[in-house]
Amino acid sequence: METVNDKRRMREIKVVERVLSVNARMAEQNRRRFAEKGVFVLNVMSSPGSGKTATLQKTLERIMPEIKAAVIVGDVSTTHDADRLSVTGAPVVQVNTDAFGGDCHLAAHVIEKAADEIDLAATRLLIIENVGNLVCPAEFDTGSNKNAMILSIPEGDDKPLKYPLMFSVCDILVLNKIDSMGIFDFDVPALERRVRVLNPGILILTASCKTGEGIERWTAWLRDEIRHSRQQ
Ligand SMILES: Nc1nc2c(ncn2[C@@H]2O[C@H](COP(=O)(O)OP(=O)(O)OP(=O)(O)O)[C@@H](O)[C@H]2O)c(=O)[nH]1
Ligand SMILES: [Mg+2]
Repeated sequence: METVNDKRRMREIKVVERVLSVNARMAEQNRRRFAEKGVFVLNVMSSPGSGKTATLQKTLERIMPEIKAAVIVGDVSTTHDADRLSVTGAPVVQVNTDAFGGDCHLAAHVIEKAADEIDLAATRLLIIENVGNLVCPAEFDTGSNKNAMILSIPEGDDKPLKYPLMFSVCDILVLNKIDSMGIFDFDVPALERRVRVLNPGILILTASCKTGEGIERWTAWLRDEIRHSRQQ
């Protein structure tokens, strides 16, 4: 027999499906808009504090001004990350999601509005620093060309088991804070095995924003992807 709870649950599932399908349509519109302007879009996701902003600071220092880059950065509140990234000279748009219910991700319609603040004709690379969270950002397509994930050593090697979707939707995984390896019991081969079950094609790099290890390989990957997108 169907209970009141079953009915409520069905209604909730339908609402979530509708929200995701509206987002998927909006994301496709974003993708077309960015492609028309010749803008390559990279969506960077991770837990809070894994090192998204630190990685992007290092990245922008290395690739600008040769590659004209802009950033959309999402946080529930504050302009801390925008302030840190603006130092690189890149135009930065900060989105505070507490203005619209404290969303734990950047939805495609939010990216559309934020992109209005950027001179897309003068931009080759648009980087999205998503809100720190391993669940919702994986569900909401932004319209990016590539998705990158940063996992830091202190978070542990079991994260692909707990948050499989995030590891499935990313093209590259940067294993950051490798300098802290001696402090934590982190099994890199086990992590790689768990990730490859979900996503056999993903590229996995190790890095440290503290020592600079691995940052050149990461920026080389990014340069290749931008070059490749131009040829297509
Ligand atoms: N030891 C070490 N610390 C790092 C490394 N990368 C980042 N950190 C530190 O980790 C902390 C969080 O880094 P952020 O770059 O702010 O992380 P985030 O992912 O942008 O955080 P949110 O935007 O809040 O989700 C800062 O204190 C950084 O200095 C690293 O490779 N090694
Ligand atoms: Mg940040």
